[in-house]
Amino acid sequence: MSQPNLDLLSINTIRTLAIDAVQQANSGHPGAPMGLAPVVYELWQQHLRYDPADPTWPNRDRFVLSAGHASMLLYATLHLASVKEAKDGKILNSLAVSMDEIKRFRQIGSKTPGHPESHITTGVETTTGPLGQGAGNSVGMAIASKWLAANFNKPGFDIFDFKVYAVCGDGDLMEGVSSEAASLAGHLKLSNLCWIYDNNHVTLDGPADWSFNEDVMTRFLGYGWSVTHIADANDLDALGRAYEVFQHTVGRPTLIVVDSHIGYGSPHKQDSYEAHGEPLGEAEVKLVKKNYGWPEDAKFLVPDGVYDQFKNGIGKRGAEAHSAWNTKFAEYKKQFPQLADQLICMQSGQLPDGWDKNLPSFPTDPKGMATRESSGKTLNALAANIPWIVGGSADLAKSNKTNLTFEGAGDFFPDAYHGRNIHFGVREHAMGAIVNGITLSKLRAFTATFFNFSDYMRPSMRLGALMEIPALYIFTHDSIGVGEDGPTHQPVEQLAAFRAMPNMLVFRPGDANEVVEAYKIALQHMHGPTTLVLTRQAMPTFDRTKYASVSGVAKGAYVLADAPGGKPDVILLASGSEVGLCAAAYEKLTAEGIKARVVSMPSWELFEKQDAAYKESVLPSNVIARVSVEMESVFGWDRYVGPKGKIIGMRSFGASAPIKDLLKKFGFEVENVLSAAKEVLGR
Ligand SMILES: Cc1ncc(C[n+]2csc(CCOP(=O)(O)OP(=O)(O)O)c2C)c(N)n1
Ligand SMILES: [Mg+2]
Repeated sequence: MSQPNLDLLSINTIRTLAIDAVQQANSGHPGAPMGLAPVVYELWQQHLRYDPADPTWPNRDRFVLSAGHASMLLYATLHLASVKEAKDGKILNSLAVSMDEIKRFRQIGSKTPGHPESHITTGVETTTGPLGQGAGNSVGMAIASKWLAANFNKPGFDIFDFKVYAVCGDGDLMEGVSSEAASLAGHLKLSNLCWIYDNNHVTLDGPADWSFNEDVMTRFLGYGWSVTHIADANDLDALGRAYEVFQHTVGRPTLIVVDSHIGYGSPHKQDSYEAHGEPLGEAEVKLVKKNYGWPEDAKFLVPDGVYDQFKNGIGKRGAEAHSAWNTKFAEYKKQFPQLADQLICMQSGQLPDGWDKNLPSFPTDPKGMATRESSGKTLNALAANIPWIVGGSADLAKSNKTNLTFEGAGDFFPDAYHGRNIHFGVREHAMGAIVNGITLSKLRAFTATFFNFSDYMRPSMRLGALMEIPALYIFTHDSIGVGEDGPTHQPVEQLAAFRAMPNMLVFRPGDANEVVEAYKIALQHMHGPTTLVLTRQAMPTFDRTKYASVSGVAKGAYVLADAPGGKPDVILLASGSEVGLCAAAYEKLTAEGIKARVVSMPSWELFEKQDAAYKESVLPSNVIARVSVEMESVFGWDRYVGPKGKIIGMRSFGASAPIKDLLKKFGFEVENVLSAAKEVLGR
């Protein structure tokens, strides 16, 4: 078959695989894959630098399907390109997406879930579905590429120069997160970033112009992007030229606006929302296939020559590029062994030797320091030891104490991409998505803002948890302890909400040394993100010769101070700043002859992972007199205090006032803890 026909045959194979999989599942989104197949085919076949035989190659170009509902477009492409499956850093002989998996689209346990999930399917670079997130992730990947190049490339050794492509629909571009991310990408001049906008004039509910008719091109020009327009998604030559122009564009990211037809080729559903999110129906499928010149009754057909077409295109090109890179990297290893070792360590998810040396240890101090303060010191020590920790704050770095200040830390600025401090600006949501993208590129990355504003980045954090990636989300100003800024800035329910999030490891450390322990655990925790919840206000640093060792943090909760013989009549439970309050109450109770125990509970998730015997040793079931104290929503504490216990916590929003007045108003004073303890003891 002649070349154009093989191209078209391959494109129609992508289309019909998507159509058939959706039809068989009786669920899914056929329209976007039908419209976008040529756009993605041209990119993969002719431009994407990607070796299907090794989808973990660190310098591969990244392809992100932000329009995650079009998942079959990605699955069909991964399948036809014969992308290999990888597991635990090893390449297997099996395919990332076999034909069987395509036939099991959207079924339990398949590699082809409804929306792409990176921890399930090799070749899926990031989990997408919530619109806009993939666009945000792609900016993180582009930042990672620039940072890696700035720090690891040497003259003659461009070890890193990967490009990042993201396919976005109308929905992606309507979402705020993509606007934030695009604004920052333009500011940072990320010339290695290309978004492909599927301008099909249709969304889920109907025509896009019911809700969206802004001038997208002008908007992106305003962000500092280079913008091109392709009038016909089926014009491979024009697409090819646009990709080439992107590859040579300096100083700006690129937006390629592609006019396409949702449900392309469907006589009754093309250009209609009806092609968006439901199977075409058996009768319509036949008509579409007829239109494509396809055997009408064939299902999941890959015509002769199509696999070879991909093998001879992306397969061959990718293998050559990868092999040239391998040769170059072998020489690089000889000339720059230290840097090469670092790269190997980073890419395999290890921490370098000495990663935990010189961590601070905080002396006993009744006045103490805020946990944001001890966090800043710990983070700086770790980042000095681990050269690939990068991150920053959404314009609150001074308050969050997350600036990396050691010599050589530097800033990540436009055209100066070596630095470790990223300035996200006031863009919390994009910050979350970007840090996920950086983390997916194997750097260790952190975000920072006030805990209250976690609401602005929670959707990205949820995906970090779903993807099982080791992102670090740092929050300060964790309670009404914020004081005068008032209830708009005082988190209440956020802590309970993150505790409810599957696979999110949360710490609210009880003193400066608990902060250090929490960081150590977070850095070693590779299969999910960690959220650190820290105070603005000072809190005591405990005397660990008198109270228990801080190593108890690793168990999530531990007995900090105990009754004689380890036989308490009442248990005080707390996290964060309220551990000190409980310790003060404990001293008074002890002085009064009441047998009390203080349990510091920095991480519910870790505590829940302990065996029954340990849990029983910390919270003996026969001690039913229990009081929890936490300046956060009371939600969930009944689990630990039991039916006879008392919860001192927040049942309303906070208020604007000096902290001492707030502590009084909301009952976070020693006297209140004492009377609660006596109440549950029936005294
Ligand atoms: C954050 C978020 N909101 C809503 C949805 C549900 N949703 C999925 S696709 C879609 C319409 C998107 O339109 P467009 O991006 O133009 O996709 P097309 O119909 O062109 O395939 C919506 C509302 C979602 N996936 N994510
Ligand atoms: Mg659309």
